[in-house]
Amino acid sequence: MSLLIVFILTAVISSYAATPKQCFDNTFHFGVGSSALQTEGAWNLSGKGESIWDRYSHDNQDLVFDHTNADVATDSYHKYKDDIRNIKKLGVTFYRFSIAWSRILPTGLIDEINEDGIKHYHAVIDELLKEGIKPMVTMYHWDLPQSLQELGGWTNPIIADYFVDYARVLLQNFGGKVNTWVTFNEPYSFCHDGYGGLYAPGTRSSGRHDYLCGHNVLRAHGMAFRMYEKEFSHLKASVSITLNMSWLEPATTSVDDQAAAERARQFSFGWFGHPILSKDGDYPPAMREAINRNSRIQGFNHSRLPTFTPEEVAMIKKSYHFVGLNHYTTFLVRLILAGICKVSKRSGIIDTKPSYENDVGAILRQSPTWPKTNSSWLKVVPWGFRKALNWIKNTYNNPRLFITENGVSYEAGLQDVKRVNYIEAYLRSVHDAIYKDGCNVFGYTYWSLMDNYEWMRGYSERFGLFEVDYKSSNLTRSARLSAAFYSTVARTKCIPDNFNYNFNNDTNN
Ligand code: PNW
Repeated sequence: MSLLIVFILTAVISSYAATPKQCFDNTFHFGVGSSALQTEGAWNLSGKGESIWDRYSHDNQDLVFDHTNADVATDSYHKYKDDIRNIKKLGVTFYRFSIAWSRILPTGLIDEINEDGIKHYHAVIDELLKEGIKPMVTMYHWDLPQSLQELGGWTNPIIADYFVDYARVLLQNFGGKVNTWVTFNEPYSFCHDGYGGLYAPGTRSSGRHDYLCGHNVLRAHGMAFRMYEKEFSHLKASVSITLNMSWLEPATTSVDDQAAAERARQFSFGWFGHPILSKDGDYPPAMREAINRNSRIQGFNHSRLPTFTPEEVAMIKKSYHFVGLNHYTTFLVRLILAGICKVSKRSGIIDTKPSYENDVGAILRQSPTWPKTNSSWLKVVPWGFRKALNWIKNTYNNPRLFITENGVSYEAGLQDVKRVNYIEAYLRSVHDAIYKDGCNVFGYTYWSLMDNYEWMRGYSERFGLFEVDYKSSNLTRSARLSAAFYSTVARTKCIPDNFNYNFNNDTNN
């Protein structure tokens, strides 16, 4: 008996001692991110044109949770030096931020270039470079110039040409200083939620306008990438696109739910991932089949999912140097019977309404046992990150991946132990994906540097490593405990086993 206890104890102790500290390669990059609309403010200053989010938040105050807008946001247009000082304090090697299209081209078109806008971003980039921080620039983080929306925005095919013109202006002006570019942030979000849901421009045409948007975004991305190759390859920059993927886990072991979960992955990440990353290119077959079939049943003469020409398929395929991935949470997926053939409870009539959700034929839920955060959609499920990374590895032949966003919202307060725990758990999951499973991940970006304008949730959801005091006249930023934690990770490239919760820095009280 006692021998058994000794044996068990030895096994436990040695397995503990044998657990190596989780460190990332020295070449692994750690950084922080933000976007223009969420932080800059100065919405109509120095020649900036109106964007769809300016218009939408001004006209639809009731739709924004706290009835706010991003007119001032964190005023980073003026306070960028303070922000960069904070980034420097973190000891990270890069900063991911976005350029506001309407600050560079107020009408969206290249006949009118706003020199103040160009000057502003030069100043930001120069300040970063002076501090030894590499800029990673997103060209489009949801803030379309309003005047292009008047033409139908992303549903009008001409927009792909306008985007390429804009991208060229950026490369001409900043290409010598910026060598990592992201064309689009999360087309799934701004197409599906913008044209099929509640985000700007608020078209609410799910299953129609969202597919048109996705189609033109894919064309615009491919065309911009080929334009870079043709005109700017001497810059030796990296050009990518950022796609989001929540992990979609089957709700049960049933064959139906397994199939529904895989279909839902193809409809979300695969919508953009398959055309760009897969061997064959074009939309995922599961998406093409479901939408063609449903469109036919609904009496359309054409599929609601547009078709690429063979030339477009070839142009879009492999249009990346690496893939940006945003990941936050996990959902459980269940089949909904026959998708579009839901019988309406009220009328008893078969509901054949065209919609993205009916095309997917699945419903998404989250487990009540998963820890909650301050965002209703965001539950803490670290193992989902590893599964998402492995799914991408297995589905697209292990592409080079850069995590462009991962983060969490909690209530205000500097002692954010919960955020520290989230980051630690998610980073361990990434570490396992790399070092146990062989996923090709080479960087991680915490979202966000500081609290900011969280779209429809206004200022009510805080994702920052730095807290912003919206009541103070100068929008004071203060480091949270998580800033100290993340700084330790970035500097040592290791996840600390016993993080010192008493760590204090100058702004943390
Ligand atoms: C991202 N989901 O959007 C955006 O890129 C950021 O601008 C935003 O601030 C951040 O996440 C936090 O919301 C997402 O439902 C929206 O899984 C929704 C999801 C993921 C990301």
